[in-house]
Amino acid sequence: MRQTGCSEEELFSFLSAKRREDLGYKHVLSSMCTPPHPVALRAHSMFIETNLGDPGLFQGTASLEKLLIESLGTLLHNPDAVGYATSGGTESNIQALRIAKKLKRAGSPNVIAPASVHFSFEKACDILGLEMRTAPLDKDFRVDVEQVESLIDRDTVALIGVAGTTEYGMVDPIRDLAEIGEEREIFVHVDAAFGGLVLPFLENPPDFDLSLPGVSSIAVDPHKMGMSTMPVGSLLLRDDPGLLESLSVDTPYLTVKREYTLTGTRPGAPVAAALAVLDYLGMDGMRAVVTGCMKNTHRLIEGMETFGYPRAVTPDVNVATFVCGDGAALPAGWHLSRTRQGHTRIVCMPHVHRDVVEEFLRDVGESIC
Ligand code: 0PR
Repeated sequence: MRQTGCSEEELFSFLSAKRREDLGYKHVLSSMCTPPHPVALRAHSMFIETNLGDPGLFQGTASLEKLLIESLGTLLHNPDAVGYATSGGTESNIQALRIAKKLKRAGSPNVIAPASVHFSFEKACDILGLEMRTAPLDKDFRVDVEQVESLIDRDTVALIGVAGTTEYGMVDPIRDLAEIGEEREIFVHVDAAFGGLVLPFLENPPDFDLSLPGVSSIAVDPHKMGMSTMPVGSLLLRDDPGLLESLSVDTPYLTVKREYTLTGTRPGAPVAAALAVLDYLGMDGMRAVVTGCMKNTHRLIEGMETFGYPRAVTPDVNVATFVCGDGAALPAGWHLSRTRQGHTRIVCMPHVHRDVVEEFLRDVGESIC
């Protein structure tokens, strides 16, 4: 740290220079984040100094968190769901597995996850001392339910399903997983961090949420397709307050006496922003955004196929993957990603407008010639 501070002008010219080193979103086709909706930015700045870690001091903000959970619970077919606003999918997944572990006494507890599961579960299992058993996928990159069943034993504390996989945008057969969970009394957690704010706005979505009685918990991230500011995710649990309470610790010197969240200090700003976007857009507005993203995904797939790059799979949500091969001449200047199986992957987030897709396809065409 400097002995004497610098001028504001010097400071901000340094910060601006650093900010210019970041990539603008326009050519980023690999991210599950997107620039926040203008109402999210406005709400975020109103609530910038709020801390949900001490909700008695910020009762208005805390009531917005309740409204957010109520809104997401209703969207996911359980208006009485309990939950809270997390820092994102990683925290939601850790907390869900913490609950599952507490609910069932097991000698050496294990969880069963699809091979497609996000790496946050690796962190969760490491922290919680859980064995992660990985079930293989079928040809469409969805978990093979028979394989899941064959991995279950009396120490299985949770089954995990993904609704909108990070790499291929697929929804696992959640109904089947939920039925197995119900029958064998195993906690079922659905990671809908990405798909949770896409699937409810599709024409005929697969079953994936709390409408299925066997689903115990679900993670949904407003800072992905919810166009909120970062960081905000959510963990929703079937309407049994005891589930969250099982994580509580005493907080003697706060305005509340117990706390079940993983983090202590929690920003209220992105929570207000998340609710602002959902309230401002409503079902119709969200449907319009999601419909646009899905149309762009399909246009991208069709365009890439005309250049001889076939889709790896037809996705359930707005993630497109292609068989491009190592020698493929993909255009420079675009930020793409690759799946573990070597497929080229593009996420059609709200900032990937139709003209961006067309510009990318033009560049692909030119790089082939
Ligand atoms: N579950 C799923 C299905 C996810 O896709 C992700 C993140 C998580 C959980 C974890 O969420 P948090 O990162 O909010 O804790 N998926 C992307 C990934 O890790 C996130 C991402 C975002 C990646 C922006 C790149 C990027 O530029 O791949």
